[in-house]
Amino acid sequence: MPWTDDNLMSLQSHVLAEERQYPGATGDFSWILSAISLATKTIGNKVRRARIEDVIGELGETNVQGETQQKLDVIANEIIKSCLGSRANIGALVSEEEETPTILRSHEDGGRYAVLFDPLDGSSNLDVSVGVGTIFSVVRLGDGVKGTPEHMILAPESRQVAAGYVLYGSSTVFVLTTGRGVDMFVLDHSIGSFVLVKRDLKIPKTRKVYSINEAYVDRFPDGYRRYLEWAHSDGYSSRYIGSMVADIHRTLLKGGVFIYPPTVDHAEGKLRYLYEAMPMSMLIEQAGGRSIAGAGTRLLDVKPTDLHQRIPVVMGSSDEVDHVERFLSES
Ligand code: AHM
Ligand code: MG
Repeated sequence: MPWTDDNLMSLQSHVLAEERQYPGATGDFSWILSAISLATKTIGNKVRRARIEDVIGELGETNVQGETQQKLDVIANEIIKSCLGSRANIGALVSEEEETPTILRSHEDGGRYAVLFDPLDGSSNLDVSVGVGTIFSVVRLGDGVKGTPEHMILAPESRQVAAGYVLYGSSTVFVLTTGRGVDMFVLDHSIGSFVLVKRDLKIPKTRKVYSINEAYVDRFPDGYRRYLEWAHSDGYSSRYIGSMVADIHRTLLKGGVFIYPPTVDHAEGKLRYLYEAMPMSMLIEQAGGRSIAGAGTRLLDVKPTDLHQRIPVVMGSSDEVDHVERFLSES
């Protein structure tokens, strides 16, 4: 029976059904995504109970980025590693929270994929119960590429084949692309499953909303400043939560543009290429939007050279990214 909006479809059956369309499919995605689904349900549960279990707050350590780790950052990181660690087709797990990848198995031993993730993005907002999220990217490691896991992940032959995020907000939402559009699932707590609520999600082409930390405006390059002046004079509205998953989720559903520019102190901006910008860019593009790292530079065309590198981000509705780009290219 063909899928209709009325049929109940779990994340797992959706991925299996997609895979069946490819003759000879190995079940790789369902194997990886079922582990991500389990991990994010577990993290979501921790997030909801954080205040009760007293796991809110700082750990007193800094991560590889030099940022203060929250207790839940570390818990979420461990949960993902324990859920994905047993999947036979994953070669390496790479976390925003850890300096070096966790190696599970070599390419020859079946480790064909690396999963890159930000276990709990926006975690500094947890103490005020703002939506936070897990972001992930699945990279198929290039056949025949040898060297360290870092070298294999960054090799041009390796490519991102799936990406998504889970938003722990007023509902728990799983947004996924495997390169054929974007699908959205919501966790039905009563049955413990993510169920499909929207297939082939498309971002609105335009909406007069920008999402940027405007308090830093004096530290932005000229082009961004002039864009903001123009947006003010053109009747734009502003929405900024300060939690990327929540800001991108709103942008994806309602339209607008999300921007994290370079600043005087951080020439590359704040967001991490591989754990935040790359997966979000795949989602936005698959939904029909645009994502750039600067004027004329499609973000996904930038070749990363370091697992933890940062990158400026302008992503969202195609018309809105065009507007920002116009000002960036004039500077
Ligand atoms: P994190 O990975 O340490 O949580 O930081 C990333 C977060 C994003 O969720 C958000 O878009 C950004 O930091 C907000 O930064 P700022 O407070 O500078 O606006
Ligand atoms: Mg983050």
